[in-house]
Amino acid sequence: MSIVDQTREGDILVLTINNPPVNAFSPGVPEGLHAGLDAAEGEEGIRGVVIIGGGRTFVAGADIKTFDLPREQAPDLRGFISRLDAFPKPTVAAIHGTALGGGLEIALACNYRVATKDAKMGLPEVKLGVLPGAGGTQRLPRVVGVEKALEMMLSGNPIKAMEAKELGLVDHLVEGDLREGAVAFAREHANARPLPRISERTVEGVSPQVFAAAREGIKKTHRGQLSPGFIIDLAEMTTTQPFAVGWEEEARLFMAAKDSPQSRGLRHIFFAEREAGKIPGLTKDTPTTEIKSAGIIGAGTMGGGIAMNFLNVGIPVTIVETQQEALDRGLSVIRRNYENTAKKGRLTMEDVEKRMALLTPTLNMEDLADADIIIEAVFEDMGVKKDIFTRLDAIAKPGAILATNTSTLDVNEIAAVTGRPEQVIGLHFFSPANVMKLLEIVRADKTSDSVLATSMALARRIGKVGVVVGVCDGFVGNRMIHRYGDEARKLVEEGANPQDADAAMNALGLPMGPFQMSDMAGLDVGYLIRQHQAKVRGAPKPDGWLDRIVERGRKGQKTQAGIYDYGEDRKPKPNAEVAQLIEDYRAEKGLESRELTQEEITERLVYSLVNEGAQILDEGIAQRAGDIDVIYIYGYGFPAHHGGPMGYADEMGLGNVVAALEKYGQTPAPLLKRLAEEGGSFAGWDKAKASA
Ligand code: 3H9
Repeated sequence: MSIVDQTREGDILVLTINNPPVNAFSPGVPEGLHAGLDAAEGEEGIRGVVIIGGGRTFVAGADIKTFDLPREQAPDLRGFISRLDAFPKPTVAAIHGTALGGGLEIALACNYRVATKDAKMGLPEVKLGVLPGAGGTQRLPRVVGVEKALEMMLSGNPIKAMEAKELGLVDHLVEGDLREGAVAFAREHANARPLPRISERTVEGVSPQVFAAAREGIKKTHRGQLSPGFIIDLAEMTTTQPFAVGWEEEARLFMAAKDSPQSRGLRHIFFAEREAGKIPGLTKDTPTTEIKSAGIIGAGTMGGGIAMNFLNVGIPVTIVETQQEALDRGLSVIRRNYENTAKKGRLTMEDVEKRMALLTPTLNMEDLADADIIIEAVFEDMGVKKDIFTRLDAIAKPGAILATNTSTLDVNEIAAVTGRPEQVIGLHFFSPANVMKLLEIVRADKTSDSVLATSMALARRIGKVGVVVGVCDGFVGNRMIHRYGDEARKLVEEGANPQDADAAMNALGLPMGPFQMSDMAGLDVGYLIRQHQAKVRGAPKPDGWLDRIVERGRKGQKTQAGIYDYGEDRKPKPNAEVAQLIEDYRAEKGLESRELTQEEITERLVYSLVNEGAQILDEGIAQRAGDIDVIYIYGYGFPAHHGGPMGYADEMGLGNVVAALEKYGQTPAPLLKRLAEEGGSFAGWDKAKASA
């Protein structure tokens, strides 16, 4: 089998691309396809060509791994597509699996497209910070119309073959064998002349309002990003310019987008997300158990949110509380959440009832005896957790996974109260647990490989991105966020307003800055932790400016007043009393106020994350820098187009990060310092570690 197989089916030549796993347009593929076209052109008996993917899919796009190659070494997709478009004999793309990006662009340059009913097609380039760069921006609007094309190119989401057929993107849906169907279709159209070419079509009657609305829309959906604007400009060109002009402009803008830090950031995240699923030392055949039922202890906000993840994919859940009232409340919150989704049209009431029917409420922990996995989601108190795990050890069936949703406590200590620590793991969901995509999977010292592999598979099944972390206070995400919170408080002590710190992070693309986030989480949470820790250490009662705010009853969004005031619209508004309190605090402590630039604020906040991240890596709590980035994107809203905090640091240059930390009086973590001295990067460190 070669990378592109040529097979004669009578008068039709079938070119099968064999480039697993996803038939990306990698080096070798264009050569094979050109050879196929040469053969078809040179042989009179061949009256048509079918292009099909071997294995599980049609072409899933350009090979993203080749994006950083010098132009002359990168596979020339545009060159191939130009030839295909002008090819003198009928060409048919036979699509199964996913025709994405450059894959769909190949199909669009064929004269015809046939597909299986379950195929999907789309132009997801925007998710990589680029744009369809091989004719997609010019051809798709000419087929499905400008509005639909904009929707597809700006969301990056694929459509199903049925819809594609209705839109005229697919000419024929094949029942049965795709290859046979495509060959028959090619034969039927072997004499069609002139050959239908999308590049020759025109787009008419589009209101300029469509483009204005799209430009307005991306301010919300793709804040600060480059490529969505380019996509709109190029789509607009289909209404004003001939194909050839748009085609050239597309090449220019594609290169500009591809070479931007944003695209580097998004591509880093694409691979980091896939890498996060791989656990060193665990092979593909590590045994996993199928999770058919779940038990959840605690029907509060967290427990309820976790339960919904299971119900959504049809896994029955038994949920336990100690009081009937709390149980009823928990159930009614779950129901209300589902009903709200139904009101928005994303679920039917029948779905709501189906999901609720999978939920069994109980006050009796013994009812968890048959559950395949039990997740404890009660408040953060080691004593309570130990008591629950001691009881679970007696109740749970052999082989059941016993998980804790702790966000800070020592999972080893919890595991040690059971007679089966190998079955114990941390599953740290992020609030709201039914929405946030991140799941920190906390591997304790004795957690078995099988429990770990099952947890990773479970994460995928319930639509989460699972990232394995080690045991330490706060694991990865919260441990880093504590350092960031400390730095934010210090910035205010030195003269910044809370809104300056938040504005700097909003400008970077984070939906919430440190203080907006604290108000949302509840200021009393951190307050109680600080009070508790001081008491344990025998230290004096903490009395920072933030503590004083809480002591005035301002606990954050839940009391409509925290660092900010909140009205009906839940938008934070600065409060004069808080501003005065901060000023008094600085005066009382003899702190001198100075002007802090947005640059300093941004550097100090982001680099505090990076510095702690480097320490976490050095300690082996995170396996890779890319894992930390995935955690920050899915758990804390760090913008993916900046590549996560560690990717951002790489982009800035680690030498510059170290210099900035030192300038601000912080000590760079040893690993960060070492990498900076060697001229290295976190991504390079990941690679070296993976190949070691
Ligand atoms: C483009 O086409 C630009 C053009 O417009 C213009 C050019 C001039 N390249 O996701 P999975 C790897 S931009 C290289 O786990 P799934 C992936 O890293 C491209 N590698 O499987 C992984 O490797 P590993 C537009 C790729 O079944 C393995 O394949 N296209 C590519 O869950 C399996 O991937 C896209 O953006 C690639 N294009 O999902 C499509 N794609 O095993 C991006 C995948 O070493 N791809 N890999 O970890 C996807 O959305 C999903 O991979 C797909 C399969 C839906 C195809």
